[in-house]
Amino acid sequence: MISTTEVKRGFIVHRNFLSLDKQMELVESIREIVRQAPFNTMRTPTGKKMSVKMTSAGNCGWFSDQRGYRYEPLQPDGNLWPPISPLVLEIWQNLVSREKDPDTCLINYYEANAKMGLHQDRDEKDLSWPVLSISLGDEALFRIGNTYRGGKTESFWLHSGDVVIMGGDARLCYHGIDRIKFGTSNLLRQSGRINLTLRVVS
Ligand code: MD6
Ligand code: FE
Repeated sequence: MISTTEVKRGFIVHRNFLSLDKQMELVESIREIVRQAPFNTMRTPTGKKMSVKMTSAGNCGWFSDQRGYRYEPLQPDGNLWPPISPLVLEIWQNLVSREKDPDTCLINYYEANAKMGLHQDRDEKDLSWPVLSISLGDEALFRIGNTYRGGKTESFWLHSGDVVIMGGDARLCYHGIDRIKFGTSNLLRQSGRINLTLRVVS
């Protein structure tokens, strides 16, 4: 059964939003994207290797290296990013907007020890659009704090098939993934976790 919780103002978790069939179709569509746009290991602007592997679909792709965080119109090899899967667009259209599609779908891949430090999503020009996030595969401990660094945080587990919307007052909240529970899902052949985030960039 789907259950919807507003964890904090503007941050909504739709638990079990996606059926197992839908999750499996999504994984197939991600395999096709990764064939055209392989995962990258990014570096933070300070030169640290990120443990989460990343690629993108859409008009542009999120990128990070010593020159900073940004959206790039092309892959590192010069090719266009593959298109966002219609299955993913359908979820956006049902939960966010039928007027405007997202520009980009960031694909994050977590192996056993991967994590993502607390960060804000603020590389987009237009911050009035929410970020929609889809969890697939192993369970992950999500932490959300405040619009400033520090202060109280809340943590909860995200499961395969959960969909999160981060908008309104929560759009600029710090958040991250403390850890995953490796092997808790059979969805992915090699275990681990995939997270998709959809964004309007400009
Ligand atoms: C993740 N998610 O779940 C990382 N950002 O792997 C995010 O960084 C995120 O889930 C903005 C909105 C929702 C998210
Ligand atoms: Fe984020």
